[in-house]
Amino acid sequence: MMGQLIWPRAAAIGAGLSTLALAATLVMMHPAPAAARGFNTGSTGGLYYSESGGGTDPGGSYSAVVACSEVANSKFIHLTGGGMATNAEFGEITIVENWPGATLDVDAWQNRVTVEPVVEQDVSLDSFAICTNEQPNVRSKGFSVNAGEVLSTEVDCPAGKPVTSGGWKLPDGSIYETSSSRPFDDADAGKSPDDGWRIRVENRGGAPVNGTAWAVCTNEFNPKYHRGTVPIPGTGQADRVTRCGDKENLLGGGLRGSSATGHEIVGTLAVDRGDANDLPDDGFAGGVDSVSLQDGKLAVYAICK
Ligand SMILES: [Ca+2]
Ligand SMILES: [Ca+2]
Repeated sequence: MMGQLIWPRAAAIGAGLSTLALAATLVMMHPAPAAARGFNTGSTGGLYYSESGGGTDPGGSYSAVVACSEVANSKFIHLTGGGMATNAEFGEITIVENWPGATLDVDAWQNRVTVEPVVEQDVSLDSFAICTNEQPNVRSKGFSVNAGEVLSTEVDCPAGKPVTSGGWKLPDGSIYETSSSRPFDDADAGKSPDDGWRIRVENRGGAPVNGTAWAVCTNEFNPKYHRGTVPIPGTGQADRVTRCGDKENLLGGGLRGSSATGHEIVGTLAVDRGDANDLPDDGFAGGVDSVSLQDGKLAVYAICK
């Protein structure tokens, strides 16, 4: 299965590491537990690639926080982007949080996934953050999706501050699918999708869902935006890697399933291309589950410098 290439089902790790507080503590004590997926951490090109991994009990919920202040070199205390991957199979997880929120007043990438109650094996969660010494301009916006409806919402970057990543935070216990989390182009003169971040959420439940969308805008970098696509089957999974240019380093990334209903993001991951360094600085991988019943298209964005 294609998905196996990007989110291999690794041996389950550490059941019981299931609280946010404990996860944050572990990040601080062990900033680079790379064994979960072979994701190397370190610096290149003025950026630091950092990771935290763990697992969840079947049917449970798991949070991870990767704080930039905890990386080996304390000059990389700010954030450009991040994301996560799991070893979950089709239909097993919902990504509740995938966002650049600060924690304890430090820049950090935060994730939470919930695992369907019927899943019988542990599911791993690997979160990563891409860190820098340049302070970003992080923007957020609250939104509400009515029962049974789809909402697209945008968080604008300030003029001249291009977007490098973004994400979403939704509540536990609701039924929804996030089908798009990506950079967008507004009506400005330029055609690059540098103007902010767009989220699309389908509320499949019976009550309104309130969430927050985020954009990380850079004061320093002049990002290059790369986009690649792959077909999505009506029912099943799709994923692809979109690469940065040969001399570029990854700042962040996003993805979009073409259907507003029945496409659900299940992974957003930095990748290494097997180049001279073994850091995941070379591209961005996105994965979706589909129950749309119609063929669709997955677009994956790599935002690089
Ligand atoms: Ca633009
Ligand atoms: Ca590399």
